[in-house]
Amino acid sequence: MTAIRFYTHPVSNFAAKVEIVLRLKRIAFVALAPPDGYGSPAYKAIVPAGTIPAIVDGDLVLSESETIVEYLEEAYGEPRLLPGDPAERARLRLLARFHDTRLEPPLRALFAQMNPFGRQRAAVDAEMASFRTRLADLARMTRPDPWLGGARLTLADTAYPATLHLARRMFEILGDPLALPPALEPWRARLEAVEEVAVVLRSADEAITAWLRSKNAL
Ligand SMILES: N[C@@H](CCC(=O)N[C@@H](CS)C(=O)NCC(=O)O)C(=O)O
Repeated sequence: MTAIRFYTHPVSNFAAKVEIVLRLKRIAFVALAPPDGYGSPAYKAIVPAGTIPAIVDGDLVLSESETIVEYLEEAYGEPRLLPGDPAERARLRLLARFHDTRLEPPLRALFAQMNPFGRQRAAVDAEMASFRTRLADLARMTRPDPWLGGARLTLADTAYPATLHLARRMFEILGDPLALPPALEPWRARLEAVEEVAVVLRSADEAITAWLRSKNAL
């Protein structure tokens, strides 16, 4: 079987989610930068949506991180990252989608505010408050014990480490360091100690520093 082609960028938290799943499931992959950058005609000729992350697995071209990780879960073997019980799978999918649709958007809205020149303080404060509210919502939805969905690390966990890491770096620069709800902090630390997560976060951290420098934020 040939290695999956994985289109990625080291700052992308959505790409980090996919890379963590590839590594946890020991799936062979080759990481590639999108030709001419994401959204370019050259990249769209391969991945029509033009977004990062994407994979090419034989004839199959997939974008959208949730679609990709669910495909990897169904097409590849151990370790299983979703249980068999439909209600339990649904509960874990809810926690995974909560990341993409509720927690991540206010952080993404802050990307445009990282350059100190032209930063709009009211908008920054509103998005940071929204991110904190959504973390509190997550803490009400589940109590990690030890993982978000219970005894085993699952797809529900995999999007969060890169987003929480990126948020920590960004909030510090924006002058209001991020403290997680107490019920979530041990889970965050536990996730960062997983080798497959740590390796992805290490390369993300270097790329985040370069990105922040390019925005005159450091
Ligand atoms: N819903 C998408 C979001 C991915 C996303 O926003 N990727 C960014 C990079 S982090 C991107 O490709 N932006 C380019 C664009 O939107 O054209 C997913 O889960 O994969």
